[in-house]
Amino acid sequence: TARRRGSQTAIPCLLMRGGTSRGPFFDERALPADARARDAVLLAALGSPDERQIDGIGGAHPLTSKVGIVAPGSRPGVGVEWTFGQVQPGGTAVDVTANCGNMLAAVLPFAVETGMVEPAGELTTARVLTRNTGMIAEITIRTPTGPDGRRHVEYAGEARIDGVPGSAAPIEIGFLDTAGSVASSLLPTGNVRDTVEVDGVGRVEVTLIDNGQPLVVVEAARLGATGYETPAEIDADDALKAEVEALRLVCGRAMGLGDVTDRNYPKMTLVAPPKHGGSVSTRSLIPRVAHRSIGVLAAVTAATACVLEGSVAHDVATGITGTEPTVSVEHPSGEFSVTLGLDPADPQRVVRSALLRTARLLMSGDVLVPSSPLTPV
Ligand code: NQM
Repeated sequence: TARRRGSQTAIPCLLMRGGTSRGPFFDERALPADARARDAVLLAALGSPDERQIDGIGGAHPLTSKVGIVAPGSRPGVGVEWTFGQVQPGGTAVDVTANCGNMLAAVLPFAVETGMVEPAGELTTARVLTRNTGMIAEITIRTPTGPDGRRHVEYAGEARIDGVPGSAAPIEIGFLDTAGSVASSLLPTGNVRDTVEVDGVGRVEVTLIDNGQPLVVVEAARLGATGYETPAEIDADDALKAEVEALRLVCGRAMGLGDVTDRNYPKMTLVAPPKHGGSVSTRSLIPRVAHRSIGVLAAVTAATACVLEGSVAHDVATGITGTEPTVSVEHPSGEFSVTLGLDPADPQRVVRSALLRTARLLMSGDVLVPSSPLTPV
């Protein structure tokens, strides 16, 4: 539990990498129950709203300005549940609306580390509920017995994911029923392709889709991009970013998400033909800064778009066949393989997805936040 340390409040926390993201993870019971007080603590812990997050432990990029709040499962069949919080470095709010499949990878390791979940054997499998959207994932981690005769989370291993140096123990993640996480359904406009009119950009063909992450899929070429840019090139291209943001605002409304000016979604996915032997090339904006790779559920959603005949992604994707295709989603630091399960009776229906991530415990201790009326001990 939280305690006083001088004029600060010390809150137990594990700093973890989950996939290609990183942030502090908390046992929910160590944080204030009141949402306003909790958010004040989380913002102070990360150092927001300072863009550099110099007075906190955030990494000054959306991918390293995230938090996980974990609790034991409270319903049958759910081992662990958690809330994902996204803080834009310069922002003043903790957004708990959308999914994050990267941070998700660290949730079961956190639960075992903190004794919330007992390791079951060499492998420990649990169903993890993401409260943000009600999504359930089945997750398997390695929990071998150490020299002390006790089971522990194994972080070392041979699994590699692009965007993270080296190798680590594999974390297998399976999803069912991810359609319509924040939007009302997989295709919230009812169409696999829409044409929207955007001031200063003109008519743009898009696929508006949500199979775990609300995405606007647009052909990179339509926006004058190649789809093979580096994240730094995208971040430096103010004209491109302005067009993408104008398109996002129009598409947010079309997707039934209202005015998304201050929202972290929909994310923007620029697609192009694959260049490195994969199925499709992607460049993601999350939503105003370029992703260094691609989000997990963004990859699931982009892969789903690739199999849907008539979609903008289907136009540029290649080599996706069978009812269990592995879609290799190329991104700026490599590729992300998503295996989709298609309904044999209707191969246009994606019913499950599976993928591999890794995670690592980076630091264990207390995060210190200045005590204030909102952050009492
Ligand atoms: O789409 C970044 C990330 C994410 C989210 C983002 C994610 C997902 O890479 O499931 O993982 O899209 O903001 O962590």
